Parts: sequence; structure tokens; C-alpha cells
Amino acid sequence: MSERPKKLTSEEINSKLGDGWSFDEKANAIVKEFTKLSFSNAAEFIGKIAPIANEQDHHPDILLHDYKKVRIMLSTHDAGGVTTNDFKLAKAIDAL
Ligand code: HBI
Repeated sequence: MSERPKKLTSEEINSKLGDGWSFDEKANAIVKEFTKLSFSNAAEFIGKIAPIANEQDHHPDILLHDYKKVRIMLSTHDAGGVTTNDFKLAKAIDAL
């Protein structure tokens, strides 16, 4: 059974943002750009996110661009915005 946490306010989101994360109000998502990877490391990094996303039943938008940069975008489609589920996944990604 998946949880249905409520959409957080901008204030709540901004107060919870961790290192390197920002709130994209237009996209209604929290976003982080990882820039210190090689192309192979970037692809590997994405591969490591996949099982965590499945485990949490929460899936990021991921963009591998400019050869070796990875942008992670997290939002909760069910809630139409950012929820604690996004921060939980953000934490797990930061721990990789
Ligand atoms: N991933 N980012 C994100 N947002 C969701 O709302 C979401 C998800 N992965 C799976 C999921 N929801 C399912 O729980 C629902 O589609 C049933």
C-alpha cells in the first residue's frame, strides 16, 4: 500500500531542502544537478537510483545531459506537487 502524503507548501519545501537541492516552482519539483561525474559514472549512478525508486514506489525524472551531468527532478504526481516522499527519495539519492 502506498502512502498519500499531502502536497507541501513552498515555505515547507524551502525549509526542508538539502545540500544542492532547489525548488522549481514552475515544475512543482525539487531539483538537483550532479556535475562531478564521468559519463560512465553518470550512467551507473542512474542505475543505482532505479532499485531505490522501485523500493520506495517513487520515481524521479532523470536527465543525463551535456555528456556527464545528471539532473534529478522529484515530485509526487499523485499529490500534484512536492511531498515528504520526494524528500525521502532525495535523501536516499544523496546517500549513494
Ligand atoms: N513516482 N514521482 C512519482 N510520483 C508519484 O506520484 C508516483 C511515483 N511512482 C509510483 C506511484 N506514484 C504510484 O504509487 C501510483 O502511480 C499508484
